[in-house]
Amino acid sequence: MSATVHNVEAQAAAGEQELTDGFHLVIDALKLNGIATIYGVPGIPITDLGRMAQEAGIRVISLRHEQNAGNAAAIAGFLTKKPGVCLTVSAPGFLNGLTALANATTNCFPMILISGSSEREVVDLQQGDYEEMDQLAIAKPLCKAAFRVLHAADIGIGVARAIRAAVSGRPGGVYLDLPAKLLSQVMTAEAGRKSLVSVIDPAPAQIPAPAAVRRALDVLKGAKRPLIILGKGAAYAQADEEIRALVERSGIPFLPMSMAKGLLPDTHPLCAGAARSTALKDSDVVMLIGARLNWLLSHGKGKTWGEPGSKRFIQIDIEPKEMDSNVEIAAPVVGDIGSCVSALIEGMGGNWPAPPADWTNAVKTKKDENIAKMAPRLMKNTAPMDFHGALGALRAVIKERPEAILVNEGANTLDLARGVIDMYRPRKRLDVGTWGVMGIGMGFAIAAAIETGKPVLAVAGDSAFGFSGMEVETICRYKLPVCVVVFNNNGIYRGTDVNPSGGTDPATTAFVKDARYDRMMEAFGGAGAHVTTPDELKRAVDAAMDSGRPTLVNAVIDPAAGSESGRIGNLNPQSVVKKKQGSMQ
Ligand code: ADP
Ligand code: TZD
Ligand code: MG
Repeated sequence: MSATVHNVEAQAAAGEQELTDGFHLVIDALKLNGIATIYGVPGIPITDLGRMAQEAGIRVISLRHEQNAGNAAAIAGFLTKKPGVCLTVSAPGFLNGLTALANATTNCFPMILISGSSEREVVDLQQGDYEEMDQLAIAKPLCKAAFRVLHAADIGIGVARAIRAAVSGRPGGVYLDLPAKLLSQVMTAEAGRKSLVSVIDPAPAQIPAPAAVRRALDVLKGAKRPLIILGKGAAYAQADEEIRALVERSGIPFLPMSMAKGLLPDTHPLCAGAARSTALKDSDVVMLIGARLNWLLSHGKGKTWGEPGSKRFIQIDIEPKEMDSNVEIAAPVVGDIGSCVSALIEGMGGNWPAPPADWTNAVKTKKDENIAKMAPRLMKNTAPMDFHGALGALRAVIKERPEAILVNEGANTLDLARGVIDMYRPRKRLDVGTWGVMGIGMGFAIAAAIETGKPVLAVAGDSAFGFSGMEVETICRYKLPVCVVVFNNNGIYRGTDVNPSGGTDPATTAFVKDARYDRMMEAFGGAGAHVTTPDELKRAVDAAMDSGRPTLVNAVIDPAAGSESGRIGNLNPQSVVKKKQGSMQ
């Protein structure tokens, strides 16, 4: 024990000083900065931290696995623009949370993973402590910033740095390492209070340079076939009115990326969602707002984008390094989306010319054509259901409840739902994001319900659901208004594959046939439903959404209906040998 602590305790024993400790300082620092909810899994050395946080009025949500707790925290960050906090134990708990932290960083969601860790002295000499691991070193390459606090007096600064790092500039994941010993370090309460830091203006506005705004407007003015692409950065920015004004004042068709759906309604006259291929291929100037030219946009080149050299890009992003990451950006506008879009609107003035009518009409014609083509497929009321029939029912559920939040994961279940289910309000569609990661479903659903109080519809493939399925217990325990629909096609992509060796093991992509996922929810006191037609599906989901009762609907989908890897089968590498011998598919 250090001399200072000794003195402090001696003074306290003499009744002179009120004391605090690391536990309380962490909680006070979080509360001071408006952190109202923590997602986590208890255990050594943070069990008491969770208990005390709950006692202190923070909502502490205990999940069944740290990856799900981490995903919950990450999406809480996306929904609220405040860092979502995930609390875990050391080594294995930390590692379980790390996938979510890395995923949050990849998706630009602000999140703080706080993990307890073991004795530094023992860890650094690799002497084999309980759950020993050099967590800080492991977290570093996987997140935006990583900090360790060794002295109770530095907890205030540590928490402040973590918060600011998570939300300022491009948001991302931050790791905060709290060694067990720190939590029981003692200080006088007064010194403790003084050591706390209130983070002033954690995500300062970043105003774009006027010249960059003018350049962007010049490029836009010269466009014959302009297109706006809205990404999840635009949804995150909560500049909803400004973005709507930009689109409507410019009259430019817009294309929402998956999680930007609903920023303006998918039914908006300028939405080009149903004419995606035409819009990407034939546009001449593309303005990206909070969207990266990564694989989801074919890196801004190739067949998707039409003739080489046919595009000029304007990019609005808070991260300067994002510019030119894949192709030349003719007009980079670096700043926060609210400030950038406002500056563009101001620069447009009162009489901005509408884009040429032949372009907007071409987009509209294509879109109407595609919508008409899809319509009959969405009304097929057969058993077993195919994806479109089932999704037609869920599309109606969301249309009737535009405030509900849709969580979506799977392959076919994801790709087809994205196209079929229209969204009407900002930040209502949460999905697998930039990595296409399975397992976000239940964590996202839980946090969406907790953070917004709105009903949640989680639509997951049977494989996707399995990655976080145990959290149905958490959903029941906290009585959350979550309706999970499992699209059960007996497997990954399809349920019809057979073992190519002729052996008795099932195919690698096939699951137990006709499983009853609904009974998992029933096991914990929630409602289960087993449906085979779109009409039954609609009735079951309506009932769940209206009652707010935790529900799992097992929706039987034709096991032969899906395609390999949904819409991204082209990303699968092909074996030359396999091809020579005749395809396995
Ligand atoms: P999507 O997957 O929807 O295309 P991405 O995740 O690829 O979207 O892109 C989001 C982009 O938004 C990131 O480049 C990020 O830097 C940017 N971004 C996030 N928040 C803001 C903000 N407030 N202002 C400006 N850019 C932002
Ligand atoms: N593991 C993780 C963490 N993320 C992944 N994306 C995958 C594995 C690979 N994968 C996909 O990309 S989709 C998918 C896996 C396993 C599941 C698809 O099956 P599903 O959906 O039942 O969820 P459909 O409707 O049957 O296509
Ligand atoms: Mg499946």
